[in-house]
Amino acid sequence: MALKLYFHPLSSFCQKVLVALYENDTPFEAKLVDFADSASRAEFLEIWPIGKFPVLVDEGRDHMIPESSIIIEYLAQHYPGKTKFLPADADLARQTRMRDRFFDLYVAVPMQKIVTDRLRPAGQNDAFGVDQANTALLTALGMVDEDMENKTWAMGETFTMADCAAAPALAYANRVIAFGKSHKNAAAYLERLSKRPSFARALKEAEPYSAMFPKS
Ligand SMILES: N[C@@H](CCC(=O)N[C@@H](CS)C(=O)NCC(=O)O)C(=O)O
Repeated sequence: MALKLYFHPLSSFCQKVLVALYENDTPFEAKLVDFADSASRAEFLEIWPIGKFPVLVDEGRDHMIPESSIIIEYLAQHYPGKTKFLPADADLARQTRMRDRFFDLYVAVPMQKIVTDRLRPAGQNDAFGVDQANTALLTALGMVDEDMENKTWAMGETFTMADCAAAPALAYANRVIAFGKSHKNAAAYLERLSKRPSFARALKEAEPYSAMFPKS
């Protein structure tokens, strides 16, 4: 198969790309990376020494594409389907990219900081950093709540790359800071995202690994 996705079903950034692939029924070979397995880890680091997934390998076009947003732009360009991910209008495309960045950098990243701190060895936690991440996440959630007051998707009525980013970021953020009561518009948006078949499928496929998610 031409496309190979190196990923883990539980990873937020990998789910973002899975949503994009499932939106357009894009065929790909799933290459599950297990960081606990030295051979799997070594194979992945050979491809992308930075060691962060997802990474897409397009053997047909001889391209290796890291970074979730870049992967989705690549899919939109070379494997287009019914969901476009980026509007044709340049201004709207820029606004879509901005929202994609927002969900990655200001929702997913602080959420990741809070969750991964739970995996640190005893005595090596970063309470100050976690506190900062909590504040940053709450600020971002407040902005999402305001922004989503009158919209179905992040860019209005059309599902885009920004929604691919929002879905896992908000779903995990909700497990870190339950915002159902405090941020009703953001919560309703998350509900819509969770019912979207592409994200519902990614969530279902992550279920067998849910015990790996560190509890607080
Ligand atoms: N900016 C990257 C972030 C990717 C990322 O942080 N991936 C996490 C999983 S959600 C990862 O690979 N973590 C493993 C590690 O850092 O060792 C993207 O958008 O793809």
